[in-house]
Amino acid sequence: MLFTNAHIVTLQNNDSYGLIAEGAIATDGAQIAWFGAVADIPDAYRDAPKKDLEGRLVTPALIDCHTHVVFGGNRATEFELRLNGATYEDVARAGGGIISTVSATRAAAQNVLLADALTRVDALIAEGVTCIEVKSGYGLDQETELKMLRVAREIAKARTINVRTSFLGAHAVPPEYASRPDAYIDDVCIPTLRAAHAEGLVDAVDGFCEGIAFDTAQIARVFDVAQELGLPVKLHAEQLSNIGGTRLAAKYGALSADHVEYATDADAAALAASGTVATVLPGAFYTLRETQMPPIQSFRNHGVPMALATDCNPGSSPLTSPLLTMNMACTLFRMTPLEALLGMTAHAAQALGLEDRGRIIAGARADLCVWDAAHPAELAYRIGFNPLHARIFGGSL
Ligand code: DI6
Ligand code: FE
Repeated sequence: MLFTNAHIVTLQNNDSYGLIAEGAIATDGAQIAWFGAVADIPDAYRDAPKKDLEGRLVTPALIDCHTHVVFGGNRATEFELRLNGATYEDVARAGGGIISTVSATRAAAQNVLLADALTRVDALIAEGVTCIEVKSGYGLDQETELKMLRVAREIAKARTINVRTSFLGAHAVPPEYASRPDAYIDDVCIPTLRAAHAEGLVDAVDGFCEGIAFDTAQIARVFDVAQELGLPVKLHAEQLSNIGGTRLAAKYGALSADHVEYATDADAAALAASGTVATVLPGAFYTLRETQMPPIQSFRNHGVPMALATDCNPGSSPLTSPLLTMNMACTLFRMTPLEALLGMTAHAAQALGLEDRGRIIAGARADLCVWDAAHPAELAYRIGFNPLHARIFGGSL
């Protein structure tokens, strides 16, 4: 297939958009075989079936590398509670918050969880997402954690999208283990990780390292099992306070450390040394009305790649718009539109350990977005507007 007359945003390197004004992309099956200027199309591709993109902007497709799209119910009433004065931590300590979603997720049938998740996934797809990460963590018992991960795998069968799963058993302490977090880790979290891995349901292992969740020693026990099983790790770190999660993630060579509002310059240096991506989640920052900004300038100074994701979840980020996420990253975190686009493409891929996508280069997956836009900065600039013209998944429109 030859896509011609495209204004290509290659993102070949991290310093520029890598624009090709009058470009073409040749695909071979699911991969990009060649890209370049229309004037330079090799003879081998001249007779391929053509699709004229009429001068539209083409970028790598968007990747949402941190989501919790599988969950039961919603938390609109908690939203209302917080607007009546309760803080996120108040709500969590009062047995609301994550735990109320755990009850709803345990009670939901697998087909209902899938149908609900697909409504959110469809919103992501409508803005050009071709790959998502999906976490467990609202079951906190073996049966429900496995159910969530099976639903995550089903998403990839129900839609043209790739799904990477993360086991997030260490997300919260369930009510039946209240005040016994260590027993929960030993009796439930670790055995469930082993069972989920045995069923082929786990691509990475995540945790919530926070005062209201698990400390670094508890997360380290889960990460040790991940290492034993050969699974990469990632971590919710330094979201509400600094308790050393970022340095722990770096120590384990994590794919990403996520949220990181309270990370320090030294934490950024540790991420750089371990090659760990910093995933910033402006939807949670916005929803929680956080005021501590992630240390974006430190990440830049140390050369830490920054990924960007919706963190779609019912409590702290009921967000299913990657484009709004990019706008928030620019407006709230002062990231540049180029950094925002890299964060939703190349750096999101890196945060998932996927080296075959996120940039327009020969050999990469042909996951592309075609936008009704003249310049890539428009994607992050506009608010509540979707200029997606077409989404190409593995070479197919
Ligand atoms: N950090 C978050 O912001 C979400 N999970 C996490 O580890 C919140 C999840 C929820 O409130 O349901
Ligand atoms: Fe999260």
